[in-house]
Amino acid sequence: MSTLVGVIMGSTSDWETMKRACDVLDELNVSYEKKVVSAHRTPDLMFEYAESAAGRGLKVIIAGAGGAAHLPGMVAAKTVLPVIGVPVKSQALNGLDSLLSIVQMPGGIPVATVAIGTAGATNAGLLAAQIVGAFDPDVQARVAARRDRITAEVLAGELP
Ligand code: RP5
Repeated sequence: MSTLVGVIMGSTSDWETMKRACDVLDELNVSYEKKVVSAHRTPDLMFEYAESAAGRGLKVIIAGAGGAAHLPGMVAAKTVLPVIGVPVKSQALNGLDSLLSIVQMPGGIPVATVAIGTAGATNAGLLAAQIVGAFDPDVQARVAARRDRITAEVLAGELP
């Protein structure tokens, strides 16, 4: 079976954040590939990656970038696969620049944008698994079991 999720990021410096998405996909046993693809440093690779993604069997792309974060939107422009954008926390503006760059897509080319930073990357992994799970009952059952575990942990929690 082909790899289902593509996790791409603009720089190796995004890995600390984007690792969270991969951790979730590992935990839920959803196949993925990971790669640095930069909109401004490797634009030809970005187009090639986006154009070939569906044909290679990917079902969802998670794209993380920081600053003037055009990677998710440009990838979304070149594929009909769902693209989840992760705004990586930038040094200068704490990721608000990344968030606004990714979330404000003009109507017609959607990017499903998650929160800034590690919470967003975790949720991107979960959202990708949920999309895959809509067509794969085993993956959906693992997502549901993860939810149940979180609920049980909260219910068992005690305040000091
Ligand atoms: C973006 O610029 C990357 O996504 C990264 O978040 C940011 C900084 O990249 P580096 O200068 O650390 O490579 O392209």
